[in-house]
Amino acid sequence: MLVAHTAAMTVPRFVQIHREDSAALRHELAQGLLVERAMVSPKFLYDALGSRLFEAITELPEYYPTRTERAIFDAHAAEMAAIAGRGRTLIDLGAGSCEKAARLFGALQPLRYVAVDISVEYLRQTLASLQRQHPQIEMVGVGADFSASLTLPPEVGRGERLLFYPGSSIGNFTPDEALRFLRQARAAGGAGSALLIGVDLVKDVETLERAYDDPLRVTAAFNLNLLRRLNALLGCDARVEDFEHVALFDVERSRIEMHLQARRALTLSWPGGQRRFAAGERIHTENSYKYTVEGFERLLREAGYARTRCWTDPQRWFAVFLAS
Ligand code: AVJ
Repeated sequence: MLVAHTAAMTVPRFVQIHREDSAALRHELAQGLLVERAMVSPKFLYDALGSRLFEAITELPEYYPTRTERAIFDAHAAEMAAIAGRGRTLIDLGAGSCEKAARLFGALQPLRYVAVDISVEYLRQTLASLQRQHPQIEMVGVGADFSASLTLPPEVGRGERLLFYPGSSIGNFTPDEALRFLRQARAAGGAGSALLIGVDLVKDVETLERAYDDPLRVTAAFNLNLLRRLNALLGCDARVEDFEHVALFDVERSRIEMHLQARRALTLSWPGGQRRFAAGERIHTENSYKYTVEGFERLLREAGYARTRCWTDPQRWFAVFLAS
């Protein structure tokens, strides 16, 4: 009995909130393909394979955000913890491999760690081994898509909250959506809570575009994997060979756009619908907005965060903000 009890203590709990049904996902995908400028939400990039491809992207020398952000955390974690407070409930939004949060456990000493990710299966794998390494931290895995709205389940508990949103995932939102998300984060945190967030900064176009169009073509595979998801979820007949990965920085909008571009004229068909593509026509798959430090500080203030601190790398390529 004692053995069983001890084992139960070190096994993370998992909850799934408002999983979208397959009919709703099919509807969303079909709607996106039928508008004039076809689009597929970037949330579909992260199935089991897509999540692994993204992990591979973070290892690429051209993809600077992950390692630059890691260097900022390594250099300033103690100072961040001193301001944010230790012993909090650390809520990791889009946890993925949970690696970034785990590196901060020493400095932040959270009592509870809540990992939220759209891919709950991936979380099951990563959180179980992390729990074994840190049996003193209570761990909860939450499967949720917070891209539409951020609601946290009661399993998060009542402790003071530190919301963690690293990796510049906020860049997937338009600035308007980002503002709404930051307001929701402030509300979800409650009184005395804080937000620790990583934001990619504007820089020269060449550096930006190489980060999203690497010569090893891992990002191309990550983007093209969406076609396999279209086929699996919608019953579509897309051929990966018929599309090309395109990533371009739009200076005016301050965003990287990823597209899948038809290599020839073709028709995509699925049960109940079809869409013709001319050669060169594109499916828009992702936006990744880049901010200035001042621009993002303004956004935080507009969202109602009164106090903000910011740390950057020497090149000012990436920024980490702590807002409360
Ligand atoms: C996970 C959304 C932060 O925008 O840089 C990486 C996703 N897309 N390479 C990003 C991504 C192409 C990434 N985010």
